[in-house]
Amino acid sequence: MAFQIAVAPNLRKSPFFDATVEDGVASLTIYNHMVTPAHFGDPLNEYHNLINNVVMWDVAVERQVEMAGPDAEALARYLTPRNISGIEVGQGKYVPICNHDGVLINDPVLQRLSDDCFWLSIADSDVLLWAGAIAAERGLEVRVTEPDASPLGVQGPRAPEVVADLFGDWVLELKYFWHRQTDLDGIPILLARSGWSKQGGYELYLRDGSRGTDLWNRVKEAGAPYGIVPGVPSDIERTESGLLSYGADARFGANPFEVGLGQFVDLERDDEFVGKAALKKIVDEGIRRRRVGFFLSGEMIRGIEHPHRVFLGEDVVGVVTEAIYSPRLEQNIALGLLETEIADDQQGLEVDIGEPHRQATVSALPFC
Ligand code: THG
Repeated sequence: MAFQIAVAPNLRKSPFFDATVEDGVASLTIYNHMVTPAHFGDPLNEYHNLINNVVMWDVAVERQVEMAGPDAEALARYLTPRNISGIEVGQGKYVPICNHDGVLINDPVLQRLSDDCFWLSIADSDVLLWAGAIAAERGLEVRVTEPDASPLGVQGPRAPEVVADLFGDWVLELKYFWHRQTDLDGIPILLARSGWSKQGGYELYLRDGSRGTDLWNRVKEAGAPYGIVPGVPSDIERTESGLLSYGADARFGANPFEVGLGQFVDLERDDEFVGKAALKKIVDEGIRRRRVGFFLSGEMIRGIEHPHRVFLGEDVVGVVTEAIYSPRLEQNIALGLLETEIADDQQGLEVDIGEPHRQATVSALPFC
């Protein structure tokens, strides 16, 4: 079945949209009410470039939620179960966000731009509405808005060289998840050492949406000697690395303990935060599912379109949320949740990806 996604006015375009079209984007998808590249024709080539060289990604769909004003820090603290005490200007932290039932509703990166200004760089759900409503209901003195800021990812082992050629060697000293506000010949940029891969790299947050093509082409030229190609966050690499995709792995009502984010929940905090009572209750009653990897039998899997069930005999004992062929392991791998009472060495697990079902064995994470 061949079909197209129509870009209508209700779907937003990235500042890098025209440049990605020019550079041959072959498939688009939807994320945070925006159209975004899904691949440039050869996902395996993008993957190999990410592992061996460097790739550039339009990740403008990782929208920013700005919290500015005297109560900005108070709002940030109240929104996440993580203890963010001591976060410094220029620093970022990975901060799960839960609702009042303790259900994970996003997993953003929080960055402190100044004493009273923070950004949340969000996964695929409407945090702008959530944060604005929480702030208003609590009478906090903070403006919750969406700034003109669009991340461009540069990831892979040669990313430091590309970004150092553009900005100078100081970028090599930048610590993981820290950032600096700078510019590239007048293009305003927040430069962060971050990104959704375990291959390392940077994210260049473009702070003037009219300069998207300029920035894209500057990065492309600087990356040419290092073999840069346009790509997208890689489903293959993220599965091998066990990185969480909120939209794929947790959207169906998981709590942070189930999806492996328990280390970012601090129930000993003195102060209140959204979901605290519910998360305590979840811990008291016992965590029922845990995040695992699986090896799957059968033909090469190129990706899945929806979650699949994990069976033990007739019983559903888990869910697979991503499955894909790993070139590094030369077998099919998957991410998912499994009931906690099922042991790692359980025999006879099956996943309903096609007929016959795939045989599944549990693997520790990350795979690579
Ligand atoms: N880039 C930007 N914003 C984003 C994403 C991005 N927001 C949403 C989503 N992606 C955030 N998701 C993650 C998930 C994992 C990590 C970063 C963003 C990550 N985790 C490390 C790990 O799992 O080992 C370390 C986390 C830690 O120790 O704090 O890097 O891609 N701009």
